[in-house]
Amino acid sequence: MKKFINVRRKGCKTPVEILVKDGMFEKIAPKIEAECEIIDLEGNIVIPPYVDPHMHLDYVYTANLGTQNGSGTLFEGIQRWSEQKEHLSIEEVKSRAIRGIQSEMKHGVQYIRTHVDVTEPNLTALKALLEVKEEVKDVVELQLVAFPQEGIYAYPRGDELMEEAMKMGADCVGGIPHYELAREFGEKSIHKIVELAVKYDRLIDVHCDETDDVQSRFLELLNALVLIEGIGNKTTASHTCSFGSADNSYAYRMMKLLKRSGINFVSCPTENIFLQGRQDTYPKRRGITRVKELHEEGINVCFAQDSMSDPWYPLGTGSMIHILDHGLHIAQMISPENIENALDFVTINGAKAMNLEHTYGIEEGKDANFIVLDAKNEFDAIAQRAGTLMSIHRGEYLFEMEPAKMKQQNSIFMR
Ligand code: 17E
Ligand code: FE2
Repeated sequence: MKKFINVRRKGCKTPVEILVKDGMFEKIAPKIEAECEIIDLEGNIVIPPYVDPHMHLDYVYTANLGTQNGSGTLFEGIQRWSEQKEHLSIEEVKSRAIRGIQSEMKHGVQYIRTHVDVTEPNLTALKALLEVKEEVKDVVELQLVAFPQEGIYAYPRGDELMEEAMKMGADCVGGIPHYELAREFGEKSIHKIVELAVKYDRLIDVHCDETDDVQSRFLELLNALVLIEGIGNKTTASHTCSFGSADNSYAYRMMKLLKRSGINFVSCPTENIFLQGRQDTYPKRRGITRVKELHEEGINVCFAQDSMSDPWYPLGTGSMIHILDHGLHIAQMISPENIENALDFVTINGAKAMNLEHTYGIEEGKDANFIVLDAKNEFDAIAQRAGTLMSIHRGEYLFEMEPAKMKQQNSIFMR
């Protein structure tokens, strides 16, 4: 048993105490009597763990392995990856993916949804990630998306590979309609994705309209089909960059339909501010979806990392506070009301998109998974881009940090 005292919950002015027993939240109350180890959190903010709902763990740390992505576009990224991927081995993918997971965990992430490229005849990456998922399951929860990077129909036997991936145990059906060879194939791919999800009872997460082309409107069809099937809440539309460039008359009509289906959105702010707008001169588009407007409509939106050093994006560490900082700026969401709930974009909203509601969150009876931020309130957490002091999983430390100390050499600091 462990008792955490001086715990500042998000939105609460007065501290509480948390009792953890057998890896679960036993009790959360202002004062708890218990004979056990006591950990003083000194009024720092405690939140559920960070969630990264969109990563490509099979791609991590490959940015410098092949020819560089000179144009910086999504499409050249896909080409550069395609040139590299025949050299993959299960062991090599596993070792990079685990390094990627470690990097995210060091920042307080405990849940990751990773897309895994299945447009490769041997499904090497999927085999590797299925093994990794099992190996890390005691410390981090992975969800795997069968992701047809080179298209379900543009890639030879892509549809069969998708079906094979479902049988092997992928958790979600992925897609990339804007990459198919013509709009009709993009539409056909959306029908196929929903059909597979229904047939195998899986979640859906589609790379949807990751382009500035406003003619790319696969979101509309995806939303309609999952609305009809009643599986909107099990569905995520990732990226939807073109929706950020869409005309208002179209966007406002869509917004109502998106609300009706209950579909979730993942925006990757660092990735898409970097990849999009490449064919624009000035004005140059921001390339991210309508985060603010979707959120204000009551639609679930979360932020994700997407890449860590791959042919699309050379940086990335899995620091969700860093992603959040960018997302809030690019989406113009730093009013006091925005900041109060901003951490939701990288915690509970991501958990909702991943359909983790039943296990995720700081509540009595749930697994004792939480993180402690180096900040006393939400504003400081955002303004200071607070680090994660502790990450606790099922009541055990994944890590604990010492707060950084500064040697104050000048008297100005004393004033
Ligand atoms: N693949 C893709 O289609 N889009 C991306 N942003 C990445 C990989 C990172
Ligand atoms: Fe992605």
